[in-house]
Amino acid sequence: MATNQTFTMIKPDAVQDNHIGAITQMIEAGGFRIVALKKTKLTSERAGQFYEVHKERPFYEGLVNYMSSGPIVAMILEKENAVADFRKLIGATNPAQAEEGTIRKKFAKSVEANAVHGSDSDENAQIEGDFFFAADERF
Ligand code: DAT
Ligand code: MG
Repeated sequence: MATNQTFTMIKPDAVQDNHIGAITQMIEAGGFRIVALKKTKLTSERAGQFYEVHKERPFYEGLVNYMSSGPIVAMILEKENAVADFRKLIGATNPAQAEEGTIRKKFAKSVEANAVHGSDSDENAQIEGDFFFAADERF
């Protein structure tokens, strides 16, 4: 499998609770290389754009409010089979269903405040990485 990239965010609760170090530690220990990293805060407009694919879902408004409620940490990660392996490392969307040893099992508080985002396809990884990072911010 070729080396490729995925995109992640550490979500507002996990940043607020001082878990940036522990989560990036799990990411690096999982074999991912951090290609780009920044702490930033989404306006509700930008959060709405990022999650536009969910805009018809009942949880969309709450999700947009939550994701713009405090700073997040955005990262591009590189590894063989990055998208699928990262989804494995973060665990199920609902932390009640996340396996032991996953980031969400350890840090998620609820389905909404579930600690981290992970891209669901190579195409979306590219779109999401481009949403946050310019070419000279990736190494
Ligand atoms: P994932 O983040 O695992 O890819 P998703 O793309 O289906 O999950 O949904 C995006 C985010 O929306 C998810 O991380 C948390 C929130 N969310 C999803 N389903 C939800 C629900 N039933 N209630 C509240 N928030 C939800
Ligand atoms: Mg998703």
